[in-house]
Amino acid sequence: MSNNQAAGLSPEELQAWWMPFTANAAFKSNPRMYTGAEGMYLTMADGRKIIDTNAGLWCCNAGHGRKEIADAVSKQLLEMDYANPFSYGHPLAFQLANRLVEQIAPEGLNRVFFTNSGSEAVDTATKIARQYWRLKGEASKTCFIARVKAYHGVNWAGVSLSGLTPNRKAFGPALEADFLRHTLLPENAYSRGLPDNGAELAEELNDMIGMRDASNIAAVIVEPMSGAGGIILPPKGYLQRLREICDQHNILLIFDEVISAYGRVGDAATMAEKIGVTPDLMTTAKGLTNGAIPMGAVYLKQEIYDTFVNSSDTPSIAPEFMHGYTYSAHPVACAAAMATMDIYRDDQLFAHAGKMATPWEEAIHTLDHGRNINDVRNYGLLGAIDFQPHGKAGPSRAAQIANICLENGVTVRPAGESIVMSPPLIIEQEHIDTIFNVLTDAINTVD
Ligand code: PXG
Repeated sequence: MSNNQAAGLSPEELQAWWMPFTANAAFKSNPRMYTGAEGMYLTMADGRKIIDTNAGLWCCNAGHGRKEIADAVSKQLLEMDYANPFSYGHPLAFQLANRLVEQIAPEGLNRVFFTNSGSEAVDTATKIARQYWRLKGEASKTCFIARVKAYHGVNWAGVSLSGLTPNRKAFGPALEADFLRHTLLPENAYSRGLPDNGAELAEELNDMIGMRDASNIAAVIVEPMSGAGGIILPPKGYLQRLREICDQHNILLIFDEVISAYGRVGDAATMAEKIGVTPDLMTTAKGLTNGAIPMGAVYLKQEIYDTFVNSSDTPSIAPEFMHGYTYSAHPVACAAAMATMDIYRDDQLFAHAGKMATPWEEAIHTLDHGRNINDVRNYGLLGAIDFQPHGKAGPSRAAQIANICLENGVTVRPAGESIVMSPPLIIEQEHIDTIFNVLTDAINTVD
């Protein structure tokens, strides 16, 4: 082990922390540590500055180390470090909810429930959906329809609704769910932006409704753009059709925008806004606080909120939704989110992302039909490159390429046989040039 890469920690000091989604033994015998972050760059333990093409883990949309957020957090910690959110409030939480409705929410989603992560947002949305139908006198509507290759976090709802086999196979049964097919079609390979073919895949929802009956289905949940599954984009018209079918059959539609919200898709706050399809509930996290402090939010239609709050099932002095977290609307997270919203507005970052999406698209598609490449996809400031599996033991081509890129000053994320990227929205042409020079060389090095 290189002591340098372990940032001065001994092998024994690496043992106590059980790292998430990590091959712990492999990591601990060959650690890779970050020690700093600023703007588009991360610093490695050996002092090298690395371009971060993943905005941390799809979350630092305004770039790393934003002083405005640090100042807001430190001020809030001294003013009020914590406030009990159960039957008490604090002004910043209300101000933030109003701000999000105004600045981020797609038209019609004007109520917000705060959580501490995307996984909690997904749990919260599914609980809202089930209780909503119960309050409407349709308690049999409990089943969910999700999608193959979906990622909805790691809590029980997210595991149940996950379409990524490795994320669910070890954990046994949970929520009842059916799965629509994913929308990654070979005929759409090398599409620029949303693919043309495949809107008819949405019709499969009709078959599932035919099989289960709408009287048993609470909601359909989809990432409007699948992130962790490998940046899988919705064919043109697909999400519109899901919306229509849900409306016809009285089924709620949940968009999981944990990755796609907060400007990631360019020129819009959310994918819902960008494509003009409004879900009934929308889950978010990550870019809400620029990744600086954990926080998630579920946006929902007022009609759903009113159904709970005006229900004759609950006496007016009792909570209408028996759900919430110790840290719901944590004042420090609210302060971080408010400062993040200021940055998004003042720096016009969603418009900047939209502007940079064009050179990003040009650059990524220079890789089309390149060595061992099967597909290249892009949307907003998102990009994926799929490689032909090498069919041998050992790391995938994507993992090998990612390692070479890291040696050469760029971090990219391998996801199965794909490399996925989601750079901070502050990206400029010079970063795009470096990223694709390094990536192209790495791709041409691996057999
Ligand atoms: N929904 C979606 C769509 C996500 O992308 C979550 C829920 C869960 O959020 P939290 O905050 O609980 O992690 C996510 C998270 C990857 C990767 O490998 C993606 C996520 C998290 C970790 C890794 O691409 N997305």
